Amino acid sequence: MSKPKLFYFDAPVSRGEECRLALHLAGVDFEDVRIQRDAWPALKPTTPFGAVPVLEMPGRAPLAQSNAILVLIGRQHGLHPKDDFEAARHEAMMAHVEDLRATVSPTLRMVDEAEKKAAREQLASTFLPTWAERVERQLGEGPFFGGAALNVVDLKLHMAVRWFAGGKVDHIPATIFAAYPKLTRVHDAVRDDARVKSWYARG
Ligand SMILES: N[C@@H](CCC(=O)N[C@@H](CS)C(=O)NCC(=O)O)C(=O)O
Repeated sequence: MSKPKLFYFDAPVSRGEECRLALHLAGVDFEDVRIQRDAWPALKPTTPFGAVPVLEMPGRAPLAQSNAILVLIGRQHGLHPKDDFEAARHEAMMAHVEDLRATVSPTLRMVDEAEKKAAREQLASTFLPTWAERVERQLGEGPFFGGAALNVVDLKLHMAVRWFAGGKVDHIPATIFAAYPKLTRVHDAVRDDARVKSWYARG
């Protein structure tokens, strides 16, 4: 029988990696399809919205949009709240992470180094602290967004923090979110989850 397939670029980052982690945490045996950059132009028009991640489930049309994929996996495997209101609260935070990506990602495409530096310094002094403060205000006793249990929203928050914590986004300090202890705690609790560790320990 064919397995679910998750299509994304060959990098442990962003929307694709959070979907891979969700499938792994859910215990789903899936095919991790890594798209090489030179293959992307031909594949792009075949995807629902011209972007990845895309999840293909046997007998179903391809599903795109990271949040839709995460919520589906989460609902099917106990990684998303059953209560409708609590689920919506998690989905709102997931949309907040997408807002972050939509705001920062245009700087990835800037070729003029001075323009990129100015844009990123501006983000580091205004947008990013405000973004994190709004997350922090919505986090409770933790360690996760919804309390004791890890849900798909936590994978998304983890990936958002990890993006900058690696220090690879020039002109944005690696410590940009260090002043937000609850957000940092979500990041660390996901990192330290045994299932997450086993994903990164695989051969
Ligand atoms: N809202 C979409 C955004 C998808 C998106 O922009 N994906 C990027 C990679 S993270 C992509 O496919 N970039 C290549 C392109 O747009 O051609 C989602 O959450 O999945």
